[in-house]
Amino acid sequence: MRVIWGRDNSVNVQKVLWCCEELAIEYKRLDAGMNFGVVNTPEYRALNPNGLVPTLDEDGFVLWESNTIVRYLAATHARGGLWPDDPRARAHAEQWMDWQNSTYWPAMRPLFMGLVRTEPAKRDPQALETHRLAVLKLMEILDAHLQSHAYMGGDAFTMGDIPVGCGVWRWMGMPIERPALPNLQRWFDALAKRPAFRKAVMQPLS
Ligand SMILES: N[C@@H](CCC(=O)N[C@@H](CS)C(=O)NCC(=O)O)C(=O)O
Repeated sequence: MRVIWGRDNSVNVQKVLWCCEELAIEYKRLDAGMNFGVVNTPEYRALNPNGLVPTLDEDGFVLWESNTIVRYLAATHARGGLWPDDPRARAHAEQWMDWQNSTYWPAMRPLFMGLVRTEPAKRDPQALETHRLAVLKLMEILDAHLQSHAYMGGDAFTMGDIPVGCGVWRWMGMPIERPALPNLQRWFDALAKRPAFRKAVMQPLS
């Protein structure tokens, strides 16, 4: 039995759900995190000492860190597909996975939290604009990359698109000014045609 712990509005949980949907593998998702609690119970902490979501439990094989889970599932079920066989192609996919976690999300998180998870009266418009401009610079990096690459890892859709795709949905789904970035838009439109992305990720932000 494959269990994924985590609320389905979490960017990091969505990476894992999207990956499972792409791979057409069965899973059971259990709500945890934020208003669902669970993550501070001793039982959950024994699985994931960070008290964060997602956590994967496959018949006692326990794994946390969303990108690691995506890599594991892709390597187990889609070698030569989502998980490129060629080490260089795989490294390019992984580069963007790491970039999403280390560079993109730290910039996007304050914009997302300040807008989507803060009630209107408590929002700080000046701070939000500073955050928007910081994220825009990263969107321009993506747009420049996608000028000469169909997908994050190269010519084909791979696991490299999953974390960035989940992050970019936050940009596309928020009520903010978005200057035209045609290459990014073309890539996003291609993702939006994927039933797995629509099901797991393209939900109203909350
Ligand atoms: N680096 C971790 C970060 C996990 C993380 O920060 N998860 C958030 C949700 S996106 C969380 O658990 N927040 C606390 C909560 O939901 O209670 C990963 O990629 O899995």
